[in-house]
Amino acid sequence: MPSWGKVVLISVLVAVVVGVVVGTVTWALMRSDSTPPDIIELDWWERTIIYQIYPRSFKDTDGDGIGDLKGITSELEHFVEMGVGTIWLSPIFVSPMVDFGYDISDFYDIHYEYGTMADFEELIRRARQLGIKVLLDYVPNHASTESEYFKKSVAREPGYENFFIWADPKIDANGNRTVPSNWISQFGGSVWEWNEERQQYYLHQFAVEQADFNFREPAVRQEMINIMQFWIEKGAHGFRLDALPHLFEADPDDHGGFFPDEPLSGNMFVTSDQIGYTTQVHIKDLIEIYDVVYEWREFADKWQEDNDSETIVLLAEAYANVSMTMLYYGDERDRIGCHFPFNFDFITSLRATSNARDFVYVISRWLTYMPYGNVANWVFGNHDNSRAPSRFRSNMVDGLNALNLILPGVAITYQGEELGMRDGYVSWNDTVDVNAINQGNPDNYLEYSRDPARTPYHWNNSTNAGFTTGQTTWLPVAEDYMEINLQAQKDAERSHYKVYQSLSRLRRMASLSHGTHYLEALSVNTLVLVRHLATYNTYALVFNVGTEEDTVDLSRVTFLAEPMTVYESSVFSRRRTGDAISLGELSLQPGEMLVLRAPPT
Ligand SMILES: *[C@@H]1O[C@H](CO)[C@@H](O)[C@H](O)[C@H]1NC(C)=O
Ligand SMILES: *[C@@H]1O[C@H](CO)[C@@H](O)[C@H](O)[C@H]1NC(C)=O
Ligand SMILES: *[C@@H]1O[C@H](CO)[C@@H](O)[C@H](O)[C@H]1NC(C)=O
Ligand SMILES: *[C@@H]1O[C@H](CO)[C@@H](O)[C@H](O)[C@H]1NC(C)=O
Ligand SMILES: *[C@@H]1O[C@H](CO)[C@@H](O)[C@H](O)[C@H]1NC(C)=O
Ligand SMILES: CC(=O)N[C@H]1CO[C@H](CO)[C@@H](O)[C@@H]1O
Ligand SMILES: [Ca+2]
Ligand SMILES: [Ca+2]
Repeated sequence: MPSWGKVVLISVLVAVVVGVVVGTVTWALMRSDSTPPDIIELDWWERTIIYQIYPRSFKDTDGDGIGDLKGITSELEHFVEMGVGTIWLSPIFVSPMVDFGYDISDFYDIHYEYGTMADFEELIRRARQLGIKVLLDYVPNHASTESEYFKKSVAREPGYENFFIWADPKIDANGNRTVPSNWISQFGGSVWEWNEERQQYYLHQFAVEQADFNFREPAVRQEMINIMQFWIEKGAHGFRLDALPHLFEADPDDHGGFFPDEPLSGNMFVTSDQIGYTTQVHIKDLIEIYDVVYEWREFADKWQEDNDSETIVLLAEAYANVSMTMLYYGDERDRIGCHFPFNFDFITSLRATSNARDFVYVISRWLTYMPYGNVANWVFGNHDNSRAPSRFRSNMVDGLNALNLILPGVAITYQGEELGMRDGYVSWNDTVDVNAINQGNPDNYLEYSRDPARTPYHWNNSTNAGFTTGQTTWLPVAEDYMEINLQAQKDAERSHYKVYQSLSRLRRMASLSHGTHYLEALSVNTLVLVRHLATYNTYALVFNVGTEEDTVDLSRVTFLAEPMTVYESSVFSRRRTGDAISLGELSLQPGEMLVLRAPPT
């Protein structure tokens, strides 16, 4: 029998060892995932998920086949469930709807089809209760030709004469009136449209009914600030800034009093009235744009400071090359621009045939060129481009959403991406997009049409996908809604929606919000994205973007260690949450992604 002294000693030792072990395990478990107080707190927008709502196609509550504000308000809980912190509404302002709201005739009111100002106020009130931030679309480049601004400018009313870009005609050799320059509109045809009443041409970079504001006119600059302030005071947390590269056109004062012609591109695949016929050196990316953006940022910051409000964010829509895009963040003189310009690289630089090296290269390019200290963002689709599963492949849905949610910075989701919604089929007869109608014909309109990406959201498998209780919809509902819809994905054990939800929860972990990232192509077709932070669990996305099964070796991937388990996987994957994965060889089916959890290293 041992002496009491020994028993006590051994008991104490056992207790200490057990205590230390239990304590360490508890500590490690707590430490490994929850966010500790010593991590720098991020501002609300720096790690949010922004969900783009295309209001016309989101949810209809009065049966007219057109989505409305009440529809958005009725589904706000959906965003909370999904982990979305911010919604951005495509334009909801008064509009003749030539370009579905991007042709605004009253910047200070709500379009009747979408509801009333009271509906908007209710949306904001409910969103605030739920902690959801609301961003509005801000369309500074142009106004509808039905706007008061335009009518007053046509009539040369004092204060409005120079609100738009007006030009006298050129006279040709036959003494005939011709356009001032060869500039071509984004939607095809000349940018110049004759106005009988004023006996001058006005400029429109988009549809004929969208007249470009003159940003060299101080009254226009002031009015744009007034509009922003109006909506901020209504409760908007910021704006998505539309079509910024087109804000300015070459100034005749710099070109001997004339609007200079653009050089011809030599592109033989377009006709002389199509975009691409000229090289846009005089109507896109002019350096003056940035001063306006910096001015807006000064205004937003000042308003925020003076009113002691949360951050008002400005996000730039700019399809431009990397140097012109990065200038929207700010310039070398330390002027600050928008919070970020949208990163369209997944739309413009990657496609179904891209391999893992292309992905790694394109993602790294943004992170490399982004000025130090700024926040990145990732866009996989929007109302202007074919939907992600249609541009890439349907089996890549979970992998693309995982990239979006795991990469550092802000994730941007276009409505339906969480379900893997694909482009809908819209016949020529049903086509309503001005871009397709202007430039297309029954044989080629799909090259131009933005309608397929705008078909109504799939809520459930009822008639018209539960989008409306009415018989007709403004655009047809995509044919695959029985198979792809929110209700079905909520009911299913595994679905794109559930993967999205689980990864949006994972996104809040310290290694994802504050960790470093490490990105590499492990083979031609499989990439790995690791997120790592000191004493926290490491998470790694492995994603086969190719069309064949691929085997990669995880043993030399930095920060990975055993025991490693599957945190999430593609819906069709054979691997399930909790499955053990070794640090050796790993085979992935085409399009398959796995998110792995590894212990702190
Ligand atoms: C010039 O205008 C006249 C009268 O409108 C028209 O008959 C003629 O065809 C025009 N010439 C050219 C080159 O367009
Ligand atoms: C981007 O475009 C600008 C203006 O069109 C041009 O000056 C610049 O060289 C381009 N930069 C790159 C990296 O292509
Ligand atoms: C398209 O509309 C035209 C005229 O309304 C009609 O004659 C034609 O049958 C329609 N085509 C289809 C495919 O619906
Ligand atoms: C339609 O959805 C309901 C509810 O999700 C489901 O019970 C039903 O089986 C579905 N019907 C069809 C034909 O898929
Ligand atoms: C689908 O959604 C609509 C609109 O919310 C609703 O009226 C209908 O009952 C739903 N159908 C099913 C099968 O859930
Ligand atoms: C509602 C409110 O107090 N708005 C004020 C916010 O700050 C600006 C100046 O930046 C004032 O003009 C507003 O009246
Ligand atoms: Ca409606
Ligand atoms: Ca312009």
